[in-house]
Amino acid sequence: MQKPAQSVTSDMFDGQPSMLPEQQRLTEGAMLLSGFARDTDQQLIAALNDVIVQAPFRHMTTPGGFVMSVAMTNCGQAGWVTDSQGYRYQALDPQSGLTWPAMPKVLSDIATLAALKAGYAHFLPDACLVNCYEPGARMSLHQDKNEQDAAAPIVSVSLGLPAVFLFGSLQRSDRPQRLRLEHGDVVVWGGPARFNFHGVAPLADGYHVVLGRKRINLTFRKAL
Ligand code: MD3
Ligand code: FE
Repeated sequence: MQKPAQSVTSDMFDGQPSMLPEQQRLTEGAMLLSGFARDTDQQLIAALNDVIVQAPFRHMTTPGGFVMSVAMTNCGQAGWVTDSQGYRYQALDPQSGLTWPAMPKVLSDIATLAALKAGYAHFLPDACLVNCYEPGARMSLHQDKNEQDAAAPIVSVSLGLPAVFLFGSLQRSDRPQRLRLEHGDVVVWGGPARFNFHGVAPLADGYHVVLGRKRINLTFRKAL
């Protein structure tokens, strides 16, 4: 029997993901690398599981007294923390008093490679913030301003359930653009986009074959 005409387009792309736009400039300095981490997902998740055993996910409380809906942990030399004192990077996990787990090479490698592909050579992250979203979790519009090296880009890897990422301009009041980020998508933010406002819309419920009912985002930075 003949195939319905509808399947022609997907047949064209079957087995040829190179036909799809895998690199997309979002704004000056920001590059979406669609599916860049998809082939490495199992290695990334295995490495993450080691990290999470040593430094479990926790919901931090902001200086304003709000418990974050996103659960977090870190690996690398420096970890991002918030508490009644503010927001900062520190070498010790406040929950254990120990240093954060070392950043697994498979994690730093994908960040370095993605940055290179986006035009930032020699990106060596010293901090990896691991954000865990369950349905309903969100991150309100903010700027990342706690890092020492403003010239270094930030690399973000999305795993699990898709999310709507909001990215604005340098002014909070500008209406942000919405971007769907899926399992394996990587975004590199640098240059003029480095201090743009951004956030994540409340995670819609769903089930992902690899991660189940959650989304994990890895954010690689040069914090020190
Ligand atoms: C755009 N996390 O942890 S980082 C964060 O999906 C954070 O959990 C997002 O924002 C998340 O601070 C993804 C994406 C990101 C990071 C820095 C940016 C986007 C950016 C800086 C400027 C513009
Ligand atoms: Fe951020």
